[in-house]
Amino acid sequence: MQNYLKKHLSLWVLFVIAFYACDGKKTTSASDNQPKAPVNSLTDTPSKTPQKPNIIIMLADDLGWNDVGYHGSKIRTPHIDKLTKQGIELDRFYAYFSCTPSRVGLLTGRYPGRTGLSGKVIVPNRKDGLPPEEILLPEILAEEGYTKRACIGKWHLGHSNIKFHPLNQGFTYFYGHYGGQVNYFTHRRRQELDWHRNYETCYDKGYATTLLTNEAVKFINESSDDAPFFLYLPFNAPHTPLQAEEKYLKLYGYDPNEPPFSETDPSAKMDTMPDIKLGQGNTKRQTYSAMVTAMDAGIGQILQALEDKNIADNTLIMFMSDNGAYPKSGGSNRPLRGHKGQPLEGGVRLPACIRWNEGLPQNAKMEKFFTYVDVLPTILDMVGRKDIAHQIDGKSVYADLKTPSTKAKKSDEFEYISKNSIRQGRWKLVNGELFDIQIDPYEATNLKKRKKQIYNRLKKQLKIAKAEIETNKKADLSFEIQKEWKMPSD
Ligand SMILES: [Ca+2]
Repeated sequence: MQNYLKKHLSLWVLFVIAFYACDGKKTTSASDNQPKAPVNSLTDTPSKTPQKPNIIIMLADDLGWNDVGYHGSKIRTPHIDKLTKQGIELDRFYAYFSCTPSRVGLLTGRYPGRTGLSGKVIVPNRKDGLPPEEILLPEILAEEGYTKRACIGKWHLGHSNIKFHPLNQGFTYFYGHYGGQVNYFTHRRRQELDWHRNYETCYDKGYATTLLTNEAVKFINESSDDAPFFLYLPFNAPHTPLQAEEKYLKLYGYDPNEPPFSETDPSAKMDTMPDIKLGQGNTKRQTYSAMVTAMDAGIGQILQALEDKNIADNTLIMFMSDNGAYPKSGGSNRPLRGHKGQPLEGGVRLPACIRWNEGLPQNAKMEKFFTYVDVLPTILDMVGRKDIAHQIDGKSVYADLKTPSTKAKKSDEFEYISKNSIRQGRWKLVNGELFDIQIDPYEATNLKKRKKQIYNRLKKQLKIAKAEIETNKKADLSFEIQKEWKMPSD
């Protein structure tokens, strides 16, 4: 994280002035930055400028620590396990504890509190969205020659106005759903169809994870040899509603003659009844497991598509969850403490990996910290972009990724986790308790009294950071979703 706490207020003010003086964010358009044509030559010298890597970010939704095979889970995730083993296992990858804020940090490199999108997620009737002034990763990648930039999956960054649409936030293609918790079979939420291709309603039939996978494979197959692509693939799996296809349920002992589990979550009932019963297994864990394995199968198809096109080695792939699992919805974060919606480790420490055969070590594990706001600067560093002209909170961890096995240096840098939690190196203050997560990753021993000085220091830092970061609280305005989740243009 940048030393944002040390910055003077005057610098911040200067930044704000400079930022708005730039006529919003659109300083450069994709068309201004066509990739350089490869240099052809008849000599033996290299005929092509090495191309920047294709970039794929695959995001799982509410996948917990104990929900991947390589962590010892009973859930089968052979493709995620293989990808993790081939690349670098990110053992200390952290994000926010819920969907919308986590996506904000991932795509902007900034803490969600700066954008007014900390805490709550964007529910169907919430008017907020990620402000168009924010600069998203695809917008900067456009300047780096990434002409095709797809978002395939769950958006969840605003749908009350067309200005929040992914096509107005740096992406050149969108396929999927605007809100969360969409029905996997009917693609409805609050009885309205939430499935789209670009701005148009899409009537594709099929299981959501399968449709997103097919679309991602198609995007890869149709990619050009002349320019690298960016694919952001936020699966809605394994988020509720718990719905799976029978072939995957059967892997986990599903018996169609036995009754389905009973849904006790009132919000799930309200949003998706009466079609919520589609695809329910005998238990929640069974259904959730089947959903994870279906997503894993999709990831396998995507990795195969890269192999078939012979671009696997120069494609940078990240896989991670957006937040921890919610045990009442079938997931598990064991042995970590806490769950989705909490700043405890179970809510924020996530399964994650990165693989880039041509640019990063393979078969490695990194125990150094890597947080969601670091993703943007790290990727930009890897594609050779050095200057980021606006304020971000993350920092590049590219150098760490090149030497993943070396021990982390002692660091005094802070990670702002939420309004109730902050971390400095190994020390984590959360909900008034202090833990040394290096030796106590399960947050079992509160050191508040034994390490009074450290506790006080973090408490003070949390107060300062909170005042600086949580600056854009907005009124909780609501609106009514339109027919087929159409985004109004006024
Ligand atoms: Ca989530």
